[in-house]
Amino acid sequence: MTEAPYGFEENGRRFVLASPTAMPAASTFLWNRRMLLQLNCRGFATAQFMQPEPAKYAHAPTLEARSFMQPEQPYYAHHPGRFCYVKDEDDGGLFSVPHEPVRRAPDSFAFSVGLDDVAWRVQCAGIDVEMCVVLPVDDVAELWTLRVRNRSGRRRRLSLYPYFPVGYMSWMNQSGRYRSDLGAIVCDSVAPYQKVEDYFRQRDFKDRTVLLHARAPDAWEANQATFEGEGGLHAPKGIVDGEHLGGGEAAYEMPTAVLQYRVTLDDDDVQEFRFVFAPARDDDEIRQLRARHLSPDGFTEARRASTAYIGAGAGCLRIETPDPWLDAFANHWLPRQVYYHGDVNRLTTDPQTRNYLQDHMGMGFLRPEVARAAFLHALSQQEPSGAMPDGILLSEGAELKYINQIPHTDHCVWLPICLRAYLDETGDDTILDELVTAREGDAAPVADRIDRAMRWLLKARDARGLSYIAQGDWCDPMNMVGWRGRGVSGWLTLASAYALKEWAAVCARRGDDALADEFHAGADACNAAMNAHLWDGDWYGRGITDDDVPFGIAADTEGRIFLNPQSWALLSGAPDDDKRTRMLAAVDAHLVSPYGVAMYDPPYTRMREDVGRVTQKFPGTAENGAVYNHAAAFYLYSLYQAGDADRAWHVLRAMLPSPAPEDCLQRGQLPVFVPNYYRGAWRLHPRTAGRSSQLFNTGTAAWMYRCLVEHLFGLRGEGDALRIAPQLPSHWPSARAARRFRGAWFDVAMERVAGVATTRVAVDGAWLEDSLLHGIEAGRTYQVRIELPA
Ligand code: CEZ
Repeated sequence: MTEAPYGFEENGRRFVLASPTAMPAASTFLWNRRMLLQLNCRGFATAQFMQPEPAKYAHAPTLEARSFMQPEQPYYAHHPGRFCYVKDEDDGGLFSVPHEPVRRAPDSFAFSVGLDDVAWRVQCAGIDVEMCVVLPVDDVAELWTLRVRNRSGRRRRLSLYPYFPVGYMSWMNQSGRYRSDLGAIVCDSVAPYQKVEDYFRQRDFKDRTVLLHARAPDAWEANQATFEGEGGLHAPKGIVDGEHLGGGEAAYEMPTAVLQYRVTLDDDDVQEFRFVFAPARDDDEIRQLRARHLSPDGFTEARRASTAYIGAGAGCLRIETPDPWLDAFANHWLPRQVYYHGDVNRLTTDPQTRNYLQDHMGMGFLRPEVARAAFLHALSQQEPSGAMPDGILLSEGAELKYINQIPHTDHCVWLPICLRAYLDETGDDTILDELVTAREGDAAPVADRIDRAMRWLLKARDARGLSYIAQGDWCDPMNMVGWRGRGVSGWLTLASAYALKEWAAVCARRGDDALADEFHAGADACNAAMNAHLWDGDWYGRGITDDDVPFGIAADTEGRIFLNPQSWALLSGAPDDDKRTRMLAAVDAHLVSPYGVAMYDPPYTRMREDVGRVTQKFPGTAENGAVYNHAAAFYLYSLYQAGDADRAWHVLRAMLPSPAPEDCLQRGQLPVFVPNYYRGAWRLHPRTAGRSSQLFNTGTAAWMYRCLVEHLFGLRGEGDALRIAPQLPSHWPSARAARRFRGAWFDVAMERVAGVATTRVAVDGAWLEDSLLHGIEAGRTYQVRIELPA
């Protein structure tokens, strides 16, 4: 590693951060079919599992819960994380791994982020400690290994204290104790409820949190207050004041899980410990956890399965470019994030419809059969009117919750857009004739259902031809533009036009000219309405409120220019050349920041009751004027559609931290997932601008992957053919790509060649007439050479 305290290893499959303080919030996530675990470099952690709704097993009390707690219960600062204290029994010296809670400066530190594991290696006071976690594929459990080695050149007497805080569990009933018969600290609770029907819903919940050990400890503590005492978590009384933890229990007190191992290590001695941290329902389940995972090769087996599971989501593209971080990200980490979204649907039982569709647009590149099933499933919940519901129910008993109870008007738009990507990737037009039966019992082929959705979009417009917004469009918190029923969305009008055009193209390809004409005319009407009512001189406005006030226009002092209407205008074809030039210049002037393209600017600093709660978010965070990557990805896609390769490159590259410390450290983001946003407001709040949200749920992943595959490297399906038309940034002299497509592999070398006027493509030595390759044979590997103008 160079002077920057981080870098990729193992050919891009692992990223290592060598400091616990340089990027204190830097994080990664692991998931399996039933749970997810986000970990940051200092050892903080949040875990969530499905039962079947998302639930936690180590948590802090919510405010609501705190109002129910008995006054006799002291509220201890909760530290959700996974830690190990190390105490020198001779000199009393104390440190902790990964870094929290003691925060003693280590001699060396590594937060080592793998595709299917996370490990820390810490050296402090002559002791090496390694902590590592993997998840089994189909079980809710964290499998932790702790390895301690004496490097100090002398015999050491140490106490090790693996510490897995459980936190507040329930205001009805919570406790904790050591169970030698199970080999675990068991924390019990009753998930709180008040409605009698919830009793029946919750009675089989995994209301216990357990820390199982492979090797019996010398002592333990299950009472958080006793453990911590007056010392706090930096110097817990149980560790600092005593030789042995007290073996206490929690009786309607805050439980915790701390074990103590007293070990004597000669120089270079190593000892290894294994633990399972998990929720469980009862003693039987705890015994099963032990049998499954703490058997001699339980961990090895789980790791093997986990590697295979992650491997099953491998991408369809391998690249080699002048940008090694982009290579590692595109080859391993971005497809991994796309796979996470598509395989477990963000671990919710009612994903927002637009998220579900876009996530499966991404999945189409990895596991097309999964995407296909998802499109059919979504359409089975289409309403008789042609509208799509706000969320897609995935399991028996699931219901629309939270944001999915708020009426949004954009869901139909995503159907043809995401389906188009699937059709291009797979050539599977048979899906269009697949019969889908809706809940009401009505059966119709996919193509008919999309027709209905398009007609619904055309109908949901006002007399001017602009699309109603109700309580939100793509922008969830833009909830008060149209809640009284009149307000319209400029973005949605343009998005409808683009969706209609995408669908018209499919209809035309199927030979259905009447439908193609109908939808083309609809798209033209949307575009015309937009040009008539929301062109503001240099850019398109965002919408018009219930009171007929246009916003996102030059006359506004906050929320003056929005990115989405400009991006989608490029896609829908609304602007003429002059408008297009003005729009792009305005985006460059107002929205391009050092950390990417902002979603709008300036951010709102006070509530606008005719726009909604988006204006109440802190300026520069989330939808209130952040570099919201999902919106930036739409812009990216629109720039590639327009052939603006260099502008697109800058937008794309800014979604990822660069290796330069001033950029990477300011963002605090590791190049192992694309976060949903980086803070904007770079004029108002320069200190925090660029800081990553660390949130890995984002539609950005699918769009970014699509842009890389179809446009940057230009290897896109079209009917029965592969269209080969890369859009490399002009400063790249060459690049290589391997692309899996319809069962064949394409080995592609692209190079700028002096004297070449237009891009030309040779496949297996023969130059193509155009950029289309027909007659692809599965199982074959094609050699492709692309010459680009210098
Ligand atoms: O959720 C995302 C949604 O999942 O926000 C996007 C939207 O298009 C996605 O479907 C833009 O609004 O409700 C809120 O205020 C939240 O901010 C959500 O809107 C947001 C979360 O940040 C998800 O991480």
